[in-house]
Amino acid sequence: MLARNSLPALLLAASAVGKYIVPGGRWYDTDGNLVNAHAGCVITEEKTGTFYLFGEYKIEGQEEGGGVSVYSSDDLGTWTSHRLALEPVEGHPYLDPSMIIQRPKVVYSHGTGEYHMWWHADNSSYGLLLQGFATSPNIAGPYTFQDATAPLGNWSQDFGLFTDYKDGRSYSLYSNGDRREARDIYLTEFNEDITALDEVIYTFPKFDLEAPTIVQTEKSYYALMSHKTGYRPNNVVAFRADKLSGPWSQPWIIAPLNTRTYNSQSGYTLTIKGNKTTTYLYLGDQWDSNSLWESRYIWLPMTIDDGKKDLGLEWHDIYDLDVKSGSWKEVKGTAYYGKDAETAGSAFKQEANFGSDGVILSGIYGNDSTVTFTGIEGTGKPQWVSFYYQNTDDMGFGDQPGGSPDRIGGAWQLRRVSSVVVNGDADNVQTLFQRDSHKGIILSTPLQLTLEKGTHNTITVGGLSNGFDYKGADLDRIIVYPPEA
Ligand SMILES: *[C@@H]1O[C@H](CO)[C@@H](O)[C@H](O)[C@H]1NC(C)=O
Ligand SMILES: *[C@@H]1O[C@H](CO)[C@@H](O)[C@H](O)[C@H]1NC(C)=O
Ligand SMILES: *[C@@H]1O[C@H](CO)[C@@H](O)[C@H](O)[C@H]1NC(C)=O
Ligand SMILES: CC(=O)N[C@H]1CO[C@H](CO)[C@@H](O)[C@@H]1O
Repeated sequence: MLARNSLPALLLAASAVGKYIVPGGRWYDTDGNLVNAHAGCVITEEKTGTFYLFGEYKIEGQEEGGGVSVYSSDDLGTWTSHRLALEPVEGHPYLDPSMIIQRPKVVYSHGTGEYHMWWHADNSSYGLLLQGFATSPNIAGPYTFQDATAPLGNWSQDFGLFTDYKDGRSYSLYSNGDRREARDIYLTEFNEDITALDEVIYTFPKFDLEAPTIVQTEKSYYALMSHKTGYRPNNVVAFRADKLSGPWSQPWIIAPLNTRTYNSQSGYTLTIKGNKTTTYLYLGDQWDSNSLWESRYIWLPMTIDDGKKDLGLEWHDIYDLDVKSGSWKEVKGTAYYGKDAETAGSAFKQEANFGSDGVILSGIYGNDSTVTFTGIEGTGKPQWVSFYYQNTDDMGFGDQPGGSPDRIGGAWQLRRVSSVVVNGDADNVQTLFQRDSHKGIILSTPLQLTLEKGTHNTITVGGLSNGFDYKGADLDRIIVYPPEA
């Protein structure tokens, strides 16, 4: 029997198994570098239970061809870099830095006893539409290139890979591109060894979708895919079926309308079977076309109801996931509202019936037109602070194809950048990226800040250059979260 007074410490330890998961935050690895693994996958090493994250390695100033990076973690929050699992090779027909190495997926082949990596292999004009294949005896690589092939003679663009936990068979999932004769998504079975494709199991016809992934429950398969709007996020849809060969349901939208799937694109899903419960995670990408190498990750728990044949995403700024038990819980913070903030220069409180208290903070610009939240309680340790904002620069793209959004030089303006200063310390200006959002849709984006202990802190928000202008997004409120234990 435990002594009574040892219980709180024990509970505290139990709730602090891993780091918080913070969708859309800047995630740093254990070396202090940004986690740089986009549009990839997470697999669990069977022997150790360690998670491995693979993804496209994006280099500043070089959009494609950076190779495939790999990181490991025991809690899905703390990531250790193992550098490149698949390295670019100068002069190689498919691995040269001028080539496309996108959406890598890794799977263990019981037949060969090796790890197999598959990806969308292409040239820079997407004229090849192949599937690349590389192998390694070690999960973290290095992987050795084997081949790049046309799947059963067809085209393959955005690539996904799914393994059925019931029979261990793996499937390739790919969009066949944008040509008029294409615009399908193929679900094709691999051979037992996962060295080649066997046969097409199902074709999702002419929906013109991409970034496919499948999540499996005991009773259902759900296939998630996005529409095709380049790096601009849209409403991701899901289909459901009892069997992979179908029949598949009509698609439906998995997140609240006009949030554009909380500014993310589908690409992978991860099932965490703990000793208490099973959690299904959506692993989405929040692309940043202004600085692709700094694109973020939107990982959210999915709510699945097989009875209602429904799957959806719920937003949480921060959640605490215990990969051993499989359960997660929301972390609660303290809100500070726009109506109580101080404005300077031409920043002002504007009527907004969708905002908290019917107002939103508008006109934030440069160093002089700022807003300041006051009386903020801090702990003296790094804390995540979520900024709830709207940025309507694109005027609601997609809803008005004939409209003229705020395009600069023909390019969509996908984000504003705000400056964030704690307690007037102008020597430490944090940059807050605020993606475009639909009119009247308030989304949040987090920053990790260190506030002083006590209730006297201030947070001042101004506008920084996004390469085109110095506008900050409109602010509704901020939420300050407790530090990680
Ligand atoms: C890509 O491959 C296609 C098909 O071979 C070819 O037509 C196209 O010119 C190639 N693009 C580049 C940039 O090499
Ligand atoms: C190849 O693609 C064409 C055009 O989409 C389709 O008619 C055909 O069934 C596909 N065949 C296979 C084996 O994927
Ligand atoms: C589940 O796993 C956790 C962490 O390993 C352990 O502390 C706990 O006792 C386990 N619970 C059950 C019901 O097995
Ligand atoms: C305190 C603060 O926000 N300073 C900013 C003033 O504007 C310049 C130009 O955008 C920034 O570089 C400073 O960080």
